[in-house]
Amino acid sequence: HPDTAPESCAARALAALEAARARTLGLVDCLDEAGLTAQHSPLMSPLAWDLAHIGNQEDLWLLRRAGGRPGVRPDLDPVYDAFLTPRADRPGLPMLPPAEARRYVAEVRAQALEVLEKAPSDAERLTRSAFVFGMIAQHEQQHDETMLATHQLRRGPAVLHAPPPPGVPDGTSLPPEVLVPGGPFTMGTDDDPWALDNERSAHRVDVPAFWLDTTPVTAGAYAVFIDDGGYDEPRWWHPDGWAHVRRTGLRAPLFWRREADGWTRRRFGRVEPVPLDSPVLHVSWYEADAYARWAGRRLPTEAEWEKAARHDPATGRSRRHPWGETDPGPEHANLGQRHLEPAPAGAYPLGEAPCGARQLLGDVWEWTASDFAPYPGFEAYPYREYSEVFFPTGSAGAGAGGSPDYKVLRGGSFGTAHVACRTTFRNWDHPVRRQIFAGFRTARAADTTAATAPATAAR
Ligand code: AVJ
Ligand code: FE
Repeated sequence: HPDTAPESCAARALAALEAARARTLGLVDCLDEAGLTAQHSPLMSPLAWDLAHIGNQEDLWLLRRAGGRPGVRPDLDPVYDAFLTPRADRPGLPMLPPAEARRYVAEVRAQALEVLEKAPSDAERLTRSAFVFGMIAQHEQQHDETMLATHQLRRGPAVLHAPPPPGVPDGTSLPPEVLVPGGPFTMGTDDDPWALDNERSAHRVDVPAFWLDTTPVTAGAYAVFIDDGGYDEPRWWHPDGWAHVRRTGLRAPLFWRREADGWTRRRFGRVEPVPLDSPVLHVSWYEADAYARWAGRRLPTEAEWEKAARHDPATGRSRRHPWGETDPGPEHANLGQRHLEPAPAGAYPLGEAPCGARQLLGDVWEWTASDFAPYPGFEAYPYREYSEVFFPTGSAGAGAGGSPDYKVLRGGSFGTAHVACRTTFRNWDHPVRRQIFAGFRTARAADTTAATAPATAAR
């Protein structure tokens, strides 16, 4: 694979760092000082914290660890350590004011580029340092998506703008579900230059045949579940999900409001009718799980999702993306904050997977049935706090202090950068969380009969 040549790793890392920074600045330059220091939700950090945390990780990993330099502000490490202070308590930290945070991240970046220019000349060391540069670019993009979620939670007039996503091509008629044939496939990766520790190693997994929704479940289908009394029926819910519904009074996805003539939603400061043909967004794992049970189906496992997204039955190989090895372009998937919402279900015919499923990458993160756990032979790299501390205590390869309370999400959203999105990429969150850009699709074993609920129609 030519893209794994060391020089091109470094060039790609540089381009990725620059793209991430342009996006970061776009997310902060549209707000004033008060908008950057306020906490818009206890679930999120003030945006000024994310900004300087991005710089602090770069200070640590690129200047100090990769570059062997003293770093710009090692004294700030405790302020920007995500594990020392939970998000809800971050407003109380002695944070840099926004103007100083901007100067800090710019100074760190200037030095990081010097480190990259003087990168080691031998191929192996360069590849390793390019990995750390790529990891830091992905880290910044992950925080950019988090900051985008903070923008969505923020009250006040719209400050972000983007063109609408593409529609569904004329004449499209898709089956509601596609068959993924049974048999082994390669899950995870050994050689993807961007893969983070939890995506490794490649291993064979035997996945029995199953049916998968062709597209993510739409807002319209989800509204049928609501109108059918879905939130009033304990039998559809996981017991913990039902307790959560009772405690919090959930009635609909986050940001939805029922009006006399239908549903509206708030989206980045605008109120608009819920687009019924688009994937449902801002639902928790519990809601996804309940919908699936109501529809006579279930969430796909993580292995099922990955097989649908990358297994090519013609070659027996696993692809990097559903459509093949080419980097995601605007014709393949709704990624990178190019648009500020998911595209209608059935869009992106050129992004179709071999099994015929669409929109596996981009649009909405998809909740899976699986708990976040290590693959066989997992090794934390380069630091335990990226993945390992989130694995359940007692799982093979896991450290102490993990929580069993994380579900895996796959595929990325309209807010995920393409460098932080591939068919092996694993995201995770608590099953109650809804501020992330998450939806889902449903599945059923191949030897079951299709349910007749209206919800089984993917579109
Ligand atoms: C992989 C999205 C769950 O945001 O907590 C950012 C990414 N890790 N900084 C998170 C991350 C450290 C992580 N997720
Ligand atoms: Fe972080």
